[in-house]
Amino acid sequence: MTESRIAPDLVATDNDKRATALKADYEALGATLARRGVDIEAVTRQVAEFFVAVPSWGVGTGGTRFARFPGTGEPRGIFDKLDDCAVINQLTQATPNVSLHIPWDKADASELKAKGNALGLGFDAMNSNTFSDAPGQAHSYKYGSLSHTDAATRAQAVEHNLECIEIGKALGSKALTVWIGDGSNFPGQSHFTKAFERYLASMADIYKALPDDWKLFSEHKMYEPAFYSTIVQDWGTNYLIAQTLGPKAYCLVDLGHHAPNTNIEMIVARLIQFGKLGGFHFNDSKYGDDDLDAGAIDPYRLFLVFNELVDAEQRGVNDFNPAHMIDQSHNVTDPIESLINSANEIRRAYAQALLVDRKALSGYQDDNDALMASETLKRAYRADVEPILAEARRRAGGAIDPIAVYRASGYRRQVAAERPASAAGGGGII
Ligand SMILES: [Mn+2]
Repeated sequence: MTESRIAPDLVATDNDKRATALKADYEALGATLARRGVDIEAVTRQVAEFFVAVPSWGVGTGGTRFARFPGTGEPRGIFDKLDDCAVINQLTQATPNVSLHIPWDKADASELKAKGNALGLGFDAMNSNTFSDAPGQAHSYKYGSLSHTDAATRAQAVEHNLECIEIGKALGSKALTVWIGDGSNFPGQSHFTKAFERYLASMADIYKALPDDWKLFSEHKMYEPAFYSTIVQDWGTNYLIAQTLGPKAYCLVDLGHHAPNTNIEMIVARLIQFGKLGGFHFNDSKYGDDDLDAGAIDPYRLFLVFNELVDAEQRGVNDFNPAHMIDQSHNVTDPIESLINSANEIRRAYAQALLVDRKALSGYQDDNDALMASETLKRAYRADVEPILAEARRRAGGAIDPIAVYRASGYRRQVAAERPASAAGGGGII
């Protein structure tokens, strides 16, 4: 029996209040969609089976390089974080897995697994950290990690990734995500080719230790913390890495890790075409790696990404199974609320993409009818699919209005009393 962080009665009572209106809205939407030849039940089922992993670091308040303003009742460590993740999943029924970050979440693996089991949570991709120094480590990552000029520093960084794999094996994880901050701040500081060769050699050592049923995700990022050059700066380099390492290596696309206005959906299409799309870190961005809530700035872009994913799914692309993870930093909101909303927005984009009339779109593309092709996408995007999302949650035992139930539950007040304020929290921006 899964432990509930929020009283199930509270969810049921709130759902009862909203059930009549939802039923009416769902039926009305069902009728509208039926006229377009779409079976609402099929869409609702697909949405209900769509999950996105929550990042453990996302439930703590994030911060910027200027300051961090902690909220009340912040998780003191990974076990508190798992409690918060369980709240998100209980109310959304969309986030049954948590992505851990080592060493921030380092703990006894059997205790972690037991806690996850008790809360009904599993573990998604493991994330290594060689972009900051852990207390007491022998070699600093100030000038890089997997691509460092010093062999002992590189070996230490490789060793850390191997440890992440070992922890992940004990937890039932099936993937390792590697993002490094390596790069340079000045022209001439780093030899591009030699640094990339060192990186590839280190990654090959990690790749060798990967179990057969695991995937290795490399994550590209254009800049920051290195401001002149980054080792894995874009999807092209990322693709070269995945291609060089082998069939278990894939590219991870963090939506915020591109220049403003980059056509991310096209990158997604390319990676799908060549079998190297590993998965996503969902978030939104206005200027850089802002780590804002998914869909907060440009929900149409999120939809266009999902348009490519659904297209691939419906074309039956071979071995198409990208990982869906959130990677956000919450500075001014309650992180639980932001993650609830984000999971909802990601499902919304998926649901809207499922409504695209692909046969018509294909026809307009063949006829070079640009206007109608664009309108075909817009038509799906404009649909208010909230009744589908709410109904999927309700049927799975979640909340019709998860934010309202969360606020009514007093969870934050309750944990604030149990968790004394601490400077820790492991908020991070990656
Ligand atoms: Mn990321």
